[in-house]
Amino acid sequence: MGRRKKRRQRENSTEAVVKRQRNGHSRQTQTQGQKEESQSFTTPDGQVLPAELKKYWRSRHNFFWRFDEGIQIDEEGWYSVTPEIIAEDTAVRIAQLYNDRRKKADYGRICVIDAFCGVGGNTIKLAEWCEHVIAIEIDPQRLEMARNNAEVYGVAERIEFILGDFYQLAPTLKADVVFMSPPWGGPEYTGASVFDLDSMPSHSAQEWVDCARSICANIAFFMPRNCDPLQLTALAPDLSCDIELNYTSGFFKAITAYYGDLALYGSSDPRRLM
Ligand code: MGP
Ligand code: SAH
Repeated sequence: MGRRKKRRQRENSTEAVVKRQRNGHSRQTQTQGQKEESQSFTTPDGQVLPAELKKYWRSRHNFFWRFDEGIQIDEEGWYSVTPEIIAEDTAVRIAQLYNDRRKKADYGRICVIDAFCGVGGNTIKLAEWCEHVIAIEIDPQRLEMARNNAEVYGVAERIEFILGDFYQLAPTLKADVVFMSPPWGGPEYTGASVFDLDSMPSHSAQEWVDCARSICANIAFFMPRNCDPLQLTALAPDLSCDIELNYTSGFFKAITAYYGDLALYGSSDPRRLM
């Protein structure tokens, strides 16, 4: 008997059909309602989310430890928000820019642009550590979520929220530091062994870095963990660059490239403004 015929016989045997039905895998018996249910899940507060976001929802307190106090996150927000511990490390490092250790009063007295604020994961931490944050977001609903979330953390008054396209707004902005965490093209970014810096939606990594440089030379660029560090360094070959690998609970999550004077400072300073 041919292999294919044998397999068809096995698949159609009563035992196999019963097993498939017991596991809920029988196509004929699955109703439309059941199908929709397996493609989505409902959170305890009634939000219906696609099933593939469940792993992010389970980590909700790693994204915002105050999640239960009214934090709002939409679909793109769930898979893009920076884990709080990483956002805090980045903010601490940025706050140390121009920190003269003899003049403690200058600590964090800088203006930082969060060019892609999303639901505010980085914006909130930057506002906890730095005097003034300009948060830019192209999506109006997500900008409002970021504002709400900053209020939950009590830092909204230090943040100027701007609805718009960072690429177009850049020539009108002034700041000491630009932090960028642009969209990488969805969670599928891990599909390639090395992330292609030209593959991001709307603008390449080089265009974003050049855009940020039109404001200042101190840039922090939050990028996929499968980026080639040498390629990130080459985006600003005339500036100092330090590549930081970002981990949470032992898992490698992303890479932050620091350019300019930011490349010269390490993180971990215990002082913060909030
Ligand atoms: P991930 O790979 O989707 O999650 O993103 P995880 O938990 O590592 O999944 P795993 O199953 O591969 O292990 C890792 C982190 O990268 C997320 O927590 C976000 O902080 C960040 N991130 C992911 N995406 C798709 C984006 C994005 O498009 N833009 C930005 N700025 N950050 C992203
Ligand atoms: N760091 C954020 C996540 C950023 S995800 C956090 O921790 O919450 C990237 C965000 O950039 C998305 O919300 C997307 O809407 C926004 N965005 C995309 N293109 C933009 C542009 N040209 N200007 C400003 N924001 C943009």
